[in-house]
Amino acid sequence: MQTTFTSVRDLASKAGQETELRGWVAGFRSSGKIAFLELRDGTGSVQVVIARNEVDDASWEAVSGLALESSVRVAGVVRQDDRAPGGYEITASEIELVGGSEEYPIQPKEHGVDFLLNRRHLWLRHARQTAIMRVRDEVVKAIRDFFYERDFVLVDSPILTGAIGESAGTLFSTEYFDLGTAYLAQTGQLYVEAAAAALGKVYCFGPTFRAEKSKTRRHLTEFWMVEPEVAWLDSEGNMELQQEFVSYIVARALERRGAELEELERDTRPLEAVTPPFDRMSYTEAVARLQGGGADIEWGSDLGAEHESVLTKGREKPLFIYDYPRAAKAFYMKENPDDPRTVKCNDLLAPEGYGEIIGGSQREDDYDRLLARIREEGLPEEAYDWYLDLRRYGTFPHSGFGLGLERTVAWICGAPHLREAIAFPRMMTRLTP
Ligand code: NSS
Repeated sequence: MQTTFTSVRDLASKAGQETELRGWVAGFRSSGKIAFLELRDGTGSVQVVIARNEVDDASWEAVSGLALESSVRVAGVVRQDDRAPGGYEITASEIELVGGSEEYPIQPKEHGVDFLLNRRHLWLRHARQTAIMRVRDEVVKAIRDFFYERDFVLVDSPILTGAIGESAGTLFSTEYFDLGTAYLAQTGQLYVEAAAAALGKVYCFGPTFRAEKSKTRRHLTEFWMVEPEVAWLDSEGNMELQQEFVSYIVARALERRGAELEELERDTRPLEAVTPPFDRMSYTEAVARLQGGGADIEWGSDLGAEHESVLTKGREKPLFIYDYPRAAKAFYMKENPDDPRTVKCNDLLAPEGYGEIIGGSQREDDYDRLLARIREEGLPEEAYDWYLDLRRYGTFPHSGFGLGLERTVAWICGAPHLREAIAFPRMMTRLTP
C-alpha cells in the first residue's frame, strides 16, 4: 500500500494523472458492468467510476462488497469534468475494500434526533456535521488570532477549583483527596482576574461545566467559553471590545467558511450586517419595553429566552443589554455608582432568536464592597481569600466577558440546537457516546 495519497481537496494538482485516494463510501450504485461510488475523505467528496472491463477481478470483487461507509483505497486517473461536483471525477484502475460496513445504521432518510445522537460517533461523518465542525474550527482560530493580534496573553485556568465562580445551583463536584470537595470550573474568570494584574490583557479558553437542569436547546452541561480580562478597562470599553470581537469572528467565518455555510443552507445576509457599533439598551429600558408589549416581567428579575427574542426581533446586529439589577447577577460585578440597585455589566444578545452569547462586566474592585457581596450571597469566605487579595494588593479597575463557543457557532451556522455545535454534546440526559 502506498503511503502517499491525494486528498479530494487537492485533486486539481493531479488532473490527468494516476493517483491514489482513501476514504469512505458516501453513496453507491452499480449496473452490473459499471459502478459509481461517491468517495468521502474528510476534505470533500468525489465520484469514482469503476468499469468492469477496466479493473482486475480482485477490484471487481471488492466492488460487490461495498456498502454505505465502507472504507476503501482507490487508484485511478483524475479527470476534469465540469459537470461533476467539485469539477473532477476518478476513473478507477484499482479498488480495495479496507473495511466493510454491514447495515450502517444512518441511511439517507429522516431519522429522529435521539436516534442520531445515540450514534453521534457515526453521525459526525455526515456532510452537515462536518460543515459545522469546520466552522467551529475556524471560529476557534479566529478567537485565538483576535487576541494574539491585540497582544493578549493566553493564561489557562484550572478546571478543578475550590471556589464557586458563578452560582452554587449549577455546580458539579467531586471528592478531592483530603481537601474535601472540588468543583468543576463554571468559569475561569476569577483566575484571569489575577492574571490581568500580572500581564495586563489576558484570556482563557477552555471547557466549563454547569449542572444545568434545563433541557433547552441553549444549554449544555459542558461547553467551551473564551474569557478575556483587561486591566484598566471599564464597562464602556468592555462593550467596545465585545462588538469588535464578535464582528471579527463572524467576518472570518464568512470569508473562509463560505462553502460550509452554503452546505448548511445558511442565509449569510444577516451575518454580513454584523459590524460595529451594536445597539445598546439599558436593562431598565428593556423591561419598560417588554412591559409595554404586555410581557409578564418585573424590574429586578433576569431576562428569559422569550424576552431576549422579543428584544432582538427585527434586528440584524447583536444587541447589548447593560446595567442589570445586582440581585439578578453574580457577586463579583461592580456596583453602578449612578444607581446602586444595578451593576456595571452587559449581556450581548445575538439576533435571529439565538439570544445571549456573551455575559460580561466591570468587576467590583473595592475590597469592602466585594466582601459584603460575598457575605450577602452566603459564599464561603475562606475560599475567596485569595480573590480578595487582588483587592488588598494594588486593586485596579478591570473588566472582562465570557463568550459561549457553542452558542456562537450555532448562531453562525444557523443550527437550531447547541447539540450540533460540539462533537460530543453533554446534556442533562446524555453522557454517551
Ligand atoms: O454565566 S455567563 O453569562 N458569564 C460568566 O460565566 C462570566 N464569568 C464570564 C466572564 O465575565 N468572564 O456565561 C457566559 C456565556 C453565556 O453568555 C453563554 O454564551 C455561555 O457562556 N453559557 C452557556 N453555553 C452553553 N451552555 C450553558 N449551560 C451555558 N451557560 C453559559
